[in-house]
Amino acid sequence: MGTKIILDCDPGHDDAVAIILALGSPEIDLLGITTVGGNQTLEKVTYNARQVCTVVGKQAPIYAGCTRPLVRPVEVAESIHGETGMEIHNFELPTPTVDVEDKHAVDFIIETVMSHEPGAVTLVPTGPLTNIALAARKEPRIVERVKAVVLMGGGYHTGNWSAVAEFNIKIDPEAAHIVFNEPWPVTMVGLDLTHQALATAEVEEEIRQIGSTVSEFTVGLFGYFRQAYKDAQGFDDPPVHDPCTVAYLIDPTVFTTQKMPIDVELHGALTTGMTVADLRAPAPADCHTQAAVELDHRKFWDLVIRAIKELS
Ligand code: PIR
Ligand code: CA
Repeated sequence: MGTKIILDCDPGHDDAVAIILALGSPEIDLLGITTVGGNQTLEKVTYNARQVCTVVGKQAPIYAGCTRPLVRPVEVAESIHGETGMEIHNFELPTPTVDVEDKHAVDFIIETVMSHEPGAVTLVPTGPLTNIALAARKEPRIVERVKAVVLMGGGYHTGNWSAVAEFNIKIDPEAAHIVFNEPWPVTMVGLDLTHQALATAEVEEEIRQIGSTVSEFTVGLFGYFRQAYKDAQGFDDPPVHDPCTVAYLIDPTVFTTQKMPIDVELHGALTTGMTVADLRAPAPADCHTQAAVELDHRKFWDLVIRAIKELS
C-alpha cells in the first residue's frame, strides 16, 4: 500500500484537484478527507467534498471539522472560489451520493494517528490549520507519532491575502502558529512554489483531450479559477496550489526543498499571518521546518493527468 495520508481541506477548486490526485494515485492511501471552514463555510466546503467524491466515483470517508478559526472571526475567499466555494464553468455538479461520517474531524485525525504505527500517517492540510492545531492540543502524542505535516500555506517571499500573508495562514494564524511550532517535520508548500503550478492553456487542453467526466470536471474548475484569478490578481493562468502537497508525497523530486526556520506572525501591524522564514544562514541541524522552492512543472502535471486518467 501507498503513503497513508489524511487530507484536511476546504474545497475549493484546487482542493478538489488535490482530492483527485490522492484518489487517483496508487502511491497514496487516502485514509480520510477532513474538512475545515476556509474558502467557504464548513457546511459548503463539506458539501463540495461530497460532490467531488461523487463526480470521481471513488471515495474516502469524509469528516467535518471546525466551523471557525481558533480566535478570529470567519472570513471566506468568495472572491476567488465563488458563492458555493466551488463554482464551475460548463459542468453540471451532481447531488452528492456520498455521506459525511458521524465523527468530528479532529477526533478522526487523533484516532487514526494513534491507531497506526508511529511514523505511519502523514497529515496534508490544504486549508486553514484549525483542525490540525486542535488535534495537537487535544492529543499531544500525535505530534511525535505522525510521519510529517505537508501543508499548503504561507510563503517566504509573497502573500495573497495581504502583501505578506497567504490565505490559509492569515485566516487562522493562531492555529498556524501551533502547527509550525510543534516539533514534527513540517514541509511548507507555500506560494513561492504553488505560483509555479500554473494550469496553462496547454495543460488544460491535455486534460480536455482525456474526454471523461473527471477531465471535464477538472477543466470546468480551471475555467472558473482562471477567470477569478485574472479578475482578482491579474494572473493569465491560475495557480493550482493544493495538489502540489500530494504530488510531493507521490514523488519527492516534483519539487526541491530548503530547510529554514519558519514562524508565524501574530501581532504585526501589517504582517499578521505572515510565515517568517529566517534565511540569514544555513538552517541549524535540528531545524524541523522546510519550504518547497522549485517545481518541476511537467512532472507535476504528468502526475495530475495520470490520476485523472486512472479515475476516467
Ligand atoms: C486560493 C485560496 C484562497 C485565496 C486565494 N486568493 C486563492 C485557497 C486555496 O484553496 C489554497 O489552499 C490556498 N487557499 C491558497 O492561498
Ligand atoms: Ca485550500
